[in-house]
Amino acid sequence: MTTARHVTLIGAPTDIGAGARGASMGPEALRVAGLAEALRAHGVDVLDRGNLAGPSNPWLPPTDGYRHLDEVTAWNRSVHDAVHAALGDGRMPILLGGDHCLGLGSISAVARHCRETGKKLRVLWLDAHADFNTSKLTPSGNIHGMPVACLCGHGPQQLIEIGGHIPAIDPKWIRQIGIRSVDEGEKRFVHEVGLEVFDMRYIDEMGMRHTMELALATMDANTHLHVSFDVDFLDPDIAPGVGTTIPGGPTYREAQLCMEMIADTGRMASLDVMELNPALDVRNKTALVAVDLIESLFGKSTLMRK
Ligand code: NNH
Ligand code: MN
Ligand code: MN
Ligand code: MN
Repeated sequence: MTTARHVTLIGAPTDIGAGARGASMGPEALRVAGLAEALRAHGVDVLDRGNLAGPSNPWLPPTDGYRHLDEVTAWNRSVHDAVHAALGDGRMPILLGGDHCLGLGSISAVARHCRETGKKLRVLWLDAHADFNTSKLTPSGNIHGMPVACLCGHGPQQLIEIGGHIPAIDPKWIRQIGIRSVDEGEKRFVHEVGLEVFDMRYIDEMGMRHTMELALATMDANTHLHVSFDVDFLDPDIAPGVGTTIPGGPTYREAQLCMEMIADTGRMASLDVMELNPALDVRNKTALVAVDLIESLFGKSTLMRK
């Protein structure tokens, strides 16, 4: 796939949608961990376009079920524009979060690009959480728990309209992997909408290989695969540097296999790396493991491939 060999890094240094401060330092931690250099070593042309700017975090309690709705909207608009522009340039955007509320801006831009180019979109959501809350269901008001619902058209007007098409995506295009923390009301809503969720129970019973075979099935040469990688997907043993650690996640080997099988499809055309929180990390080890896994997404561990 040609686009995967031309990457644009887009930093979004904010924790505006999160319940802990510090994901705002994520982009720099990934750079310090050597992301650009690692990709270049695999023959990727990397353009780091620096960080987007946006409102600071006022750290207020929720109003009407949302924390920082206007600030979240501003950040997502700017992420949407940057991701859409990179795709228009024929490059593969890698969004460096930043908290996961920005998955909305990123994926709504990817969906817009796919509508413009006649591509079929598939979204892989790697996360401990379903991120399918609404203002009525959320226990926290934190919008990083809501982006998937917003993408499917369930959310405040100013967020769901960002990509110019409501809903931005069809729930059928999504596959969630690694899920192990879903709020009560959120659970019912996930079932109602029929999201395809491969939770940790499924991975325990069937293994990562079978899980990924199913999650990656039914793609074809016309599929744009978007990967939204919430670093809290990983087991906290290997990835302590996130705001919401949930025990019982994929091990290092399981995560590597997941990334390698994505790489093997040759279809990944956009990527989010979200929720890395250097304030909670230990000597940048979570950033280093994220970079290692991203290398695998670009074919590092595949024998006889560059
Ligand atoms: N479900 C919780 C909430 O909505 C936590 C979401 N936190 C995340 N999601 N880190 O990936 O508040
Ligand atoms: Mn998430
Ligand atoms: Mn999560
Ligand atoms: Mn490495």
